[in-house]
Amino acid sequence: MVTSWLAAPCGLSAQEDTTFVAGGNPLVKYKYTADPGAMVHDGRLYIYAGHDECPPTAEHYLLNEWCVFSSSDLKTWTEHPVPLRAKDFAWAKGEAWASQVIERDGKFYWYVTVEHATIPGKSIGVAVSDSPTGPFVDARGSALITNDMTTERSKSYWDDIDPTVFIDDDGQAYLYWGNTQCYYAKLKKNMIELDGPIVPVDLPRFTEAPWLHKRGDWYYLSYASEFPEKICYAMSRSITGPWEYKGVLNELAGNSNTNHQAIIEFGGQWYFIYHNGAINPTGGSFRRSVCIDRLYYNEDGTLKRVQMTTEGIW
Ligand code: FUB
Repeated sequence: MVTSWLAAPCGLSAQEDTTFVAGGNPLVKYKYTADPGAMVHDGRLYIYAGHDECPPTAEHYLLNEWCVFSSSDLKTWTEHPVPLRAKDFAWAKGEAWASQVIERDGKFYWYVTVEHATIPGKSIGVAVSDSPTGPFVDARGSALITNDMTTERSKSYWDDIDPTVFIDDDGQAYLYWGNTQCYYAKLKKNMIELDGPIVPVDLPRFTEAPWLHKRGDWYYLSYASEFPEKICYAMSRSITGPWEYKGVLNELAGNSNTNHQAIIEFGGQWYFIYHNGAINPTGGSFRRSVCIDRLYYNEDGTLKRVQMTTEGIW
């Protein structure tokens, strides 16, 4: 089905492939989308996002499911049927918070934040599929990370959120995550078990939303900082640090207290994918929208500050 965004059903879950043509930021204008993760596979860019469903008069996070959008040219996009819901994890109470998908050996692993049903607090689960568009199923039948596994923020029910995953050149996979405290742990090759201790990571004014990427010999760890959130970043010669703080990468996102990024290269160009509250007239912190702008590097490998634009990449 081909539709313009005006004709698309506002706020509904995608039941079938829906094609639309991007026309400036935000990318998706017919529903609210938040917390983008991005992956490139077989010549397509995939964006995985939470579906913000909070009604206009309410002020809280309401996300039950994640969405997936893909494109081969970044102009014409397809939204695929909803591939995963928080309740697909039988041990979870709900709340489809931030997530990321990564491919390994032909399988796609989706690391998600959900509220645990029996262990108080947020937790991290992992789902798996043979296809980037799903359907995805719980890969373990239990949470990978629960609140009681991390002690640095013993009073926080929120510190185990926002997973990001990176497979280093030697094949070792790493999971980073956190809220007010960043953590990392190695993953086994099966991608669904930890392979070592949970290690705290020191980052200045870290709030949440870590994202890992690599360019040349530099590793980059970007993250949401303070509140309302800016995106800051640090660089290292190693995926496990030490991380050298490099400052602000993206200023406050318009009309949204949170600011959550994915950084990815596609077709030789780097992109900064994030959310703001641009299309919600009644306050956007709980009705957010995914946007895309370009990301540029300085000669020394540091990142140029992102210019958020209305036109986006089109
Ligand atoms: O969408 C819920 C939470 O808001 C995410 O997990 C955080 O990164 C923030 O964007």
